[in-house]
Amino acid sequence: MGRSLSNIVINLGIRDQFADALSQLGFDFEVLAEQEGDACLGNGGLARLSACQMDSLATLDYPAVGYGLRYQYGLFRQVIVDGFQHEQPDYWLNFGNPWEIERVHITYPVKFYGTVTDEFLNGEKCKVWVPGEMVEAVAYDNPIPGYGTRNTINLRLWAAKPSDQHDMESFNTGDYVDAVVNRQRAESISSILYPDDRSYQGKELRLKQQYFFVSASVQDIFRRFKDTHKKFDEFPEKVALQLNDTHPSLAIAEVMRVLLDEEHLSWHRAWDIICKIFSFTTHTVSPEGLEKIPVDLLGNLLPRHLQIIYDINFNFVEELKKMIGLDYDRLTRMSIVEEGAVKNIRMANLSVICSHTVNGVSRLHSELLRTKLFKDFYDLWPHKFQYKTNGVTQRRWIVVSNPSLCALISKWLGTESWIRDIDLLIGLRDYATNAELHQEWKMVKKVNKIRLAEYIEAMSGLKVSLDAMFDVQTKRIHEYKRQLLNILGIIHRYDCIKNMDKNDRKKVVPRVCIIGGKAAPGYEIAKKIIKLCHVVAEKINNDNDIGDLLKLVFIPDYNVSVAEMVIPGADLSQHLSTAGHEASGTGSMKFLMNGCLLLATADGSTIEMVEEIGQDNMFLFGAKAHEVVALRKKGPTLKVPLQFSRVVRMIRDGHFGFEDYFKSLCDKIEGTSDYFLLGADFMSYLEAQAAADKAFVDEERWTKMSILSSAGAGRFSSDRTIQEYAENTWDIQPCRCPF
Ligand code: NTF
Repeated sequence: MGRSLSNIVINLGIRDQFADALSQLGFDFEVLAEQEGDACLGNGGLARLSACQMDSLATLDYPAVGYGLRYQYGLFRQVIVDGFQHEQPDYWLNFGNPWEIERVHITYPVKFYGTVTDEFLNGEKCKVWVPGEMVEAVAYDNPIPGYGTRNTINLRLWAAKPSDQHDMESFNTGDYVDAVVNRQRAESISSILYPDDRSYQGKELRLKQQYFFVSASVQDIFRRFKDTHKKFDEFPEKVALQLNDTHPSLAIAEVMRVLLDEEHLSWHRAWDIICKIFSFTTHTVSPEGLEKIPVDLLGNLLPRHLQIIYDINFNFVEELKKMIGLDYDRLTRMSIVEEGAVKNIRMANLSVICSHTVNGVSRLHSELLRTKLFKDFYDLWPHKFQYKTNGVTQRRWIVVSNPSLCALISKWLGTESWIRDIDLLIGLRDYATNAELHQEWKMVKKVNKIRLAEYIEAMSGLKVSLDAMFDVQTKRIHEYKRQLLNILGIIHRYDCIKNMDKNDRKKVVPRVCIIGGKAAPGYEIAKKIIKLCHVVAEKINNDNDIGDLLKLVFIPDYNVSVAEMVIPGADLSQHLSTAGHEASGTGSMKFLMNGCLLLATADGSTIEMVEEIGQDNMFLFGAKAHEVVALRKKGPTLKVPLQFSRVVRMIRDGHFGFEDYFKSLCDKIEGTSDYFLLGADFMSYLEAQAAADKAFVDEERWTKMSILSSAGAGRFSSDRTIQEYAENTWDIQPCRCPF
């Protein structure tokens, strides 16, 4: 979520009154706002997308509730020591969280472990789950006010507390100290956010977190429904559950369990409800990214849920056989249960089978889902598959983070309505060549560059030139996002400048290259990329021969509030994922809104950006998604350019030191192991960089491209995404607050 103060007073429409009131008390609004810490309750794009969507749901008056966990430790703080990433705990609740409301009376018991027995109720056989452990989930509400509406929605986060009901027994056995320690263990369920955004290690605590979150939320949903409704036939009319990736997909088994075992509906009626209420969005492209839960783990922690999942699977496979015959390969692929040395539950298959709609997060992603990841399912149920290209909220990513640009846009459009109605941004196109707007536009960029330059100096002592192109790549560090391609490009640029004579140097476009992002603590290669960035920076920044022509900065601890400062100050931003690997990408949308030019591959939502702003206004490069497979097949016969071999050799030869440490990194990108095709895309990348340089020296052209970038960003507002979900997936209407 990042910080809340500015966002909240802006959405409530009281920013100026609030700032006035503060100044009467002797405080400056800006200074005060800076004091707030970030709520870092997620890893990267997936979580921040939800944050943007909550803002849009509230603004568009949709009746929605967001559920999540109230982690005591958010995503780790990244500290750099000698160029290496170190992780420090983010104990963000130390000074309290003024935005949350603890609902001491909204608590639910959550059960784990135990056994399932058969019992008879009114002559009917039913299953009874006798749990082995019980904890309490306490609700903490975080109000999300919409902009230009009185509608405020709720983000309800659950915290785990020991359960008195269940625990008192153990105090009677005599071991008082052990009993107290056991109680404390309960709290650990919501204590920490797993910092790895896409590997699932089958850890018990992680599964406990997922079920804790799901069980409390499902109980809350049933309680609210039953407050006003008697008959479960109305349930699908009143409730839509959106599974944001597979992390909450245990909810399917949980709703089924409640309907069967607690509400005593027949399997048939319960299943009918399931199929009407769930929809699923996946946020990944790689099969390895799909969550699997070892059967042993699930059966031990949630014995009844495993039975239910087996039953769902049995029915599904029986139906499937009727439809496709005894095609065992396909049946095996589509089964929820994966057989093998370790038997697993495939959470994605469960989600696809039980949802009425399966969404991808960009057009390309959806195509990959239909033709690769979920092909078998698409062939069976083509009508289930949709896509909703991601979006971000302009309230946070322009209004809060770039007030000068916000004022400028409103002035030229003659209205502030674009803050609610983003399509109006297109009106800026009419002034794309207006000299007066150009002057003001450049001024705004300059103000933001000054702010960023001051931050860089305060953080690293490095002074950077405001005349240089600020070139930014900030996002989680991953091999597929190819921060390494960026660093190799920087080494190439450095090498070229070193070998130039005085005259040629005069033609070089000065650059400040900025890289930022966290690596998962156990992701060795990603951590090496961070170190490489630091050693290369050390060399370049201290080379007097280079001066202001090239600087490289690593911005530590990239998070929402750092992004709010970095993005408005960027001239160029880089989105380098190997085509076919970034499901959507949302960082690029924030840069685009802020009039920053994109240098990018044709991947994820970038493809749709080209359609909105035109290829001439971006710097596209690299292999297309459909070419990637063929390129990989070429493997050893693929010729890599000399320039590429040369820069890798510089690292290998110790030009930047630490050659032994970087050996494995170099091995990964040379020869057949260059899975992400850095070598294959290198020349095309350098050409795109050269094109960016050329455009930058032509100030008028650059400013026009910048204006056209913002003007074309409308499609990438989360307001549009949410509108599409409301209409095509949830079938809901706005409920405007009447007073
Ligand atoms: C991310 N997925 C994708 O990698 C991004 O391309 C996308 O923009 C966001 O989701 C939001 O849809 C994940 O973070 C995860 F965890 F699913 F891998």
